[in-house]
Amino acid sequence: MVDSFLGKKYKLGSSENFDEFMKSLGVSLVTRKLGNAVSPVVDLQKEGDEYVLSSISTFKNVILRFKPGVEFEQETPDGRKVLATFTVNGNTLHEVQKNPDGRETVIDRTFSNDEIKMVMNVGDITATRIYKLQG
Ligand code: ACD
Repeated sequence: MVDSFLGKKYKLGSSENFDEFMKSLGVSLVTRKLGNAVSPVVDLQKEGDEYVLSSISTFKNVILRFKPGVEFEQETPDGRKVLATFTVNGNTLHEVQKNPDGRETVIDRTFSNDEIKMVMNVGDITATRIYKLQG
């Protein structure tokens, strides 16, 4: 269960195909450069039945508050408004974002003691980002 990993901090260690992923979503060159340059620190907290997923970086701080299965409006780091739903599947946080253009972005974050493996899909593009436990 993801709850075993509450309060742990993970920092981006590697990133594959993220530029292609952002391009596919129409993210501008300037924002892509910033997005590629930063190594955010991520942590998951829980307040009552609500999860709080924070991603902190010099480019943007993104704090997402959600209840599993409940759709909410989210602003992505590049400023798009999407409707997002998170579900918890064992050690994986499964997120589906509905984009204004009708496409879906699917993000799986699988937690373990030493890392979070983040796999992101839109259309036929997949990006993988590995966050390492901060020691
Ligand atoms: C991460 C990246 C999460 C990004 C997921 C969906 C947004 C789609 C495109 C990103 C647009 C710009 C990227 C800019 C910054 C990336 C890091 C921001 C962290 C707050 O969580 O690893």
